[in-house]
Amino acid sequence: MRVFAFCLTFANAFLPEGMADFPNNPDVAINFMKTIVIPMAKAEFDSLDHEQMHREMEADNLDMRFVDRAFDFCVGEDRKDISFDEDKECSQRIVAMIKNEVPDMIPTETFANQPEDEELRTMLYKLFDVDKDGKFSRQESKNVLYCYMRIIWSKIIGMYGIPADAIAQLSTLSTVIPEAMNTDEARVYFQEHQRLYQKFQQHFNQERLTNLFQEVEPTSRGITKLSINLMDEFSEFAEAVYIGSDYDGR
Ligand SMILES: [Ca+2]
Repeated sequence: MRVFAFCLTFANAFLPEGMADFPNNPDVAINFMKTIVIPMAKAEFDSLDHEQMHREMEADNLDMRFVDRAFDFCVGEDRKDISFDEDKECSQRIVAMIKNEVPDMIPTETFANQPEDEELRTMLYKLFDVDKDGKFSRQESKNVLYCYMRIIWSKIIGMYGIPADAIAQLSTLSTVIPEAMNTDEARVYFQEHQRLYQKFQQHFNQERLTNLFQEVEPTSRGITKLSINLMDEFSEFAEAVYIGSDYDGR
């Protein structure tokens, strides 16, 4: 699922005009993935300068903790790799936990939809299993995810550009998010989920948000770095919410 959700983002980067509602049309989406997105993704990946990608990944200090957290959660801290079946089983477990925790009004259907099509699942797994050993290792997952994120952002920026004020707008999020969370609307929205609300306020304080959103470089490398830092933050938040020592099952 985590692979599938990632590829849906990838699909959007390649999406032709007029197909914007394709997530609502599963057959079209699956066919589009198989015939267009996956072959293009593979070709883009193969043409990358992987040594340069890895140098930049290291230079940006991207240790991609969200990948380790996923592995720790799914197969335990001692394991260096995960089989395709384990990934599938764990993905279903994560979706069930999330659906149980988030407010009903947050639509989880898109996130929860899994590829029922086994051929598509196999194609996606092959795309990410670059050393073809039939499983994903931690480092392999990090390297491959990083490269595909660079490809996605490069495509999106190439198609749409980056609006002139986008970076300035991003930096305002460090104040806009805490303000939004302190409104009466937010309190009402989360009233049935007080613990989630409190955790969110504790975790996403202004200092952390400032570190995240300041001085984002307007390139595929800069936006990839921001995306990974965001996923690290959200995985830490999710860990605190779902498997924190005081998790009470509600
Ligand atoms: Ca592998």
